[in-house]
Amino acid sequence: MSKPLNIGMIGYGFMGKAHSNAYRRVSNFFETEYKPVLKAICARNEEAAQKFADTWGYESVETDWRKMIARDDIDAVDICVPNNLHKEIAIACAEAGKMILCEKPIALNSEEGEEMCEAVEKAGVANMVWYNYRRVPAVTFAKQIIERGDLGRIFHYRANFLQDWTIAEDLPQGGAALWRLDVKAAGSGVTGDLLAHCIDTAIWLNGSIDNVTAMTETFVKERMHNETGKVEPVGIDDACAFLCRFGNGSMGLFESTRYARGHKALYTFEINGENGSLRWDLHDLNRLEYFNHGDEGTVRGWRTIHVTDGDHPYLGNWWVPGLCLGYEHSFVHQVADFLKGLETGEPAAPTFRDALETQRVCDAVLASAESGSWTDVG
Ligand code: 4PW
Repeated sequence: MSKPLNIGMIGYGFMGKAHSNAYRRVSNFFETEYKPVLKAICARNEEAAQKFADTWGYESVETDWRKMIARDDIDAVDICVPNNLHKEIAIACAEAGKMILCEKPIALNSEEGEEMCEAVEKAGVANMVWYNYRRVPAVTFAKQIIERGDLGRIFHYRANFLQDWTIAEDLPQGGAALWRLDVKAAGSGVTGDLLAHCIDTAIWLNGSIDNVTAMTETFVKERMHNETGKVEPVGIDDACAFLCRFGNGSMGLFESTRYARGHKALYTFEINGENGSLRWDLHDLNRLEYFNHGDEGTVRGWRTIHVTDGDHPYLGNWWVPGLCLGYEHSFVHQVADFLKGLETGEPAAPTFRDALETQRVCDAVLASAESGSWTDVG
């Protein structure tokens, strides 16, 4: 007998679509006791919210998030709004006894993140942050290979997240689609938006990060602000690079920018160990490249594993071997794991606490870029 899990979503942008799609698809492909029901969508613009509700099948529309979270027929709230609103909404949801699925990064900074963790832990409500790339099957499979110990001692971890969509100097900051450029709404630029994904995956695959040294750059110093209509200073980092030391003794090298002309969402990582290496690329997300030093010498080389077999993570739930999955499936997998967590009592990661660790690294990166010194992760 399945149990409904009534979802109330706040915000309806690009991520709102990705999450709604996941809620709608999950029960078609994964057997879980709880089944998401799209109960309410909440946004200030009623007409736009109604259009979203009609497109995605939400049963009702709210224009005040406080009203929505007070409703008895909402079990879980999905926070899909700019980062500066996460804390207030999440704490109110926890106090109202609602489960929370929050967009990344958890908050503007780790102080806010800590308050959010305390609130959900005090209330004892299920919570998760949408670091979806862990659930790309090839990335989850990399985790399994590393956990088996196949790579041996790890020496290096390197990751990039490269985009090019903010190069135009006349692109404004602030408002609906462009809040990511407004430091008041986003908290930071590529560090919180893109490197946070790389850091989440890195900590998951390679363990904690002890200290960092970073540099950031803001290439376009002023942009028109959509809300004030005035040209205002740009407070976000357009690009960021950092070195770090992991707790396991390995070295890390990370780079992210929105000024890498030609790259739209090139997320790559590589990990090098004593006995082997792995590398992955979001533009070819079904493949995992693996070098196994244990292979016989004459045939030793990088092999490409097409992660589409029924025995690979999540794949048995989808099509027949060889057929590919895409970006959107990572969100379906994340919902499936969240629902499984409710069933088993074993919370699905990353929880708010896990995401706070990523936030602490982001904070240390920004502090180091400011001071020019090596900085411990707090
Ligand atoms: O979370 C990230 C976004 O803010 C995404 O994973 C990619 O970069 C796509 O949009 C931005």
